[in-house]
Amino acid sequence: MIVVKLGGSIISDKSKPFSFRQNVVEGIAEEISHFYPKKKFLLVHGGGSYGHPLAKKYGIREGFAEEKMIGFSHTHQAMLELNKKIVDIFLKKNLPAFSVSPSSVFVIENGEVVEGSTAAMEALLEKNFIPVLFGDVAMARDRGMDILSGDQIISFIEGKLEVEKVIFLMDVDGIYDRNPDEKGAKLVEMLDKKTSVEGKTGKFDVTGGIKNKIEEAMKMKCPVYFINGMTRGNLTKAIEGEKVGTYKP
Ligand code: IP8
Repeated sequence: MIVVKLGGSIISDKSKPFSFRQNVVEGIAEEISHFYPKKKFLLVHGGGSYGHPLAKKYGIREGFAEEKMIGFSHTHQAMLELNKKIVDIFLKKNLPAFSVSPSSVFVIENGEVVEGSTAAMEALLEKNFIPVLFGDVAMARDRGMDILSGDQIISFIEGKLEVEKVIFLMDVDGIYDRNPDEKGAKLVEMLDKKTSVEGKTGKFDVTGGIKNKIEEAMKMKCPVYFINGMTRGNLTKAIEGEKVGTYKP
């Protein structure tokens, strides 16, 4: 099974609350349609301009408080709205995407999944559905409530299920040795334990941005790709195992 992370910065314009890039998601669905059902897919999308502004507004990462309960639900509902837009695009292409709410199946601690069942996902995959999960709010053992990043979901799934590769779709060409906006920033083609990267933590992200992604990728046993998801054809290359973006063997 191939896990694809649709980064929040490609499916939405993070500078505009509740913006959605329909054409980008249509392009991704189109590329996946050329491999399905020969290959199985599980998708995870980020919070983008739906989840992050609300998570910040309601202070979800700071933990449970009675007055935050409505905000907790609102943040989840915003993610369901974004998830519906994505699933609908796949269904229109006749790809059997199926929404799975992470907050209904996972309990977390310190931002990581510590309890949860993958049984439904495995059964869906077995029948060739395409489960679509997303960064979500979650009940947390330590803080009562918290945010569960899509990147942590992927680590958990990679540790439990048979994953061929993980492909992170981002709005830059891969991982850079420093902030890609800085002059002289170089793309890191191969990521290994020795690679030092100054992980940029976007001000916008409540879940740690690129630094979190790299740390999670390093924990995974399977190959990981970091590629530009706005460039058509990149996803196809990564699925076929061609050289593109940043690769972690
Ligand atoms: O964008 C965050 O998920 P991520 C989800 O995958 C929310 O880190 C609700 C902010």
